[in-house]
Amino acid sequence: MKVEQDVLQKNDRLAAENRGWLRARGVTAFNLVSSPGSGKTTLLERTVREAGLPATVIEGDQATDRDTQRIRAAGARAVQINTGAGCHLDAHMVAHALEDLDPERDSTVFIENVGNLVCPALFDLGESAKVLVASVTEGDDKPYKYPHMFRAANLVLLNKIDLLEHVPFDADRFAAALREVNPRARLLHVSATRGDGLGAWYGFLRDRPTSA
Ligand SMILES: Nc1nc2c(ncn2[C@@H]2O[C@H](COP(=O)(O)OP(=O)(O)OP(=O)(O)O)[C@@H](O)[C@H]2O)c(=O)[nH]1
Ligand SMILES: [Mg+2]
Repeated sequence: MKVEQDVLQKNDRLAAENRGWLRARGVTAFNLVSSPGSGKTTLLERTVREAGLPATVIEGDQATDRDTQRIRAAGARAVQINTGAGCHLDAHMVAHALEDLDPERDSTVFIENVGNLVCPALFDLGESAKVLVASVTEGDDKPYKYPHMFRAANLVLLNKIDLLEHVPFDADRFAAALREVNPRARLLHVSATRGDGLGAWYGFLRDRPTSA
């Protein structure tokens, strides 16, 4: 549809500007996407405390600044974007948030997108990489059902693996589904609460991928 194409083209232009703005400062940005409640903020709280990276956070939610408060309590600067009825962040919102945030040179910016496995797939924000946080309570068939989001991801974190013994989730089936939909995505098993796999996640962050 014409209107939709115009919106996406405008977003892509602004995302390219964000990418240039970030590159000029040597800042690496990660766009965290997931369904609601898969553990994005819990992972970021822990990352802020433990990864040893200078980091700031842009929080996207329909309403409240609850996640921003959590990030600040963990020790990082954060700004909140409330999207109201909107189901995703766009490059224009992120451009304003970056100006507010004013991240220091060579630092890392985490952008926690609105919890939604559909809309954020279409909107480039200017990030270096998209990180999809899935969790074992969501079912092992999700890559088949939300292929756009899984295809757009550079890294998939399978979170809440501490709950594996309690839920009917087949980690091999999930890995096979992901490979079918997106053979290039890396997959790491993590538990943001218990700490499993977080060393590999911090290693990924330190490698600082530079292209989406
Ligand atoms: N058992 C277990 N629970 C977790 C883990 N990570 C997060 N949780 C719990 O999952 C719930 C949701 O976590 P959040 O970090 O708020 O999830 P979110 O993705 O930021 O949620 P939205 O911002 O609303 O999309 C909380 O009760 C967390 O304590 C984990 O690794 N294991
Ligand atoms: Mg959150």
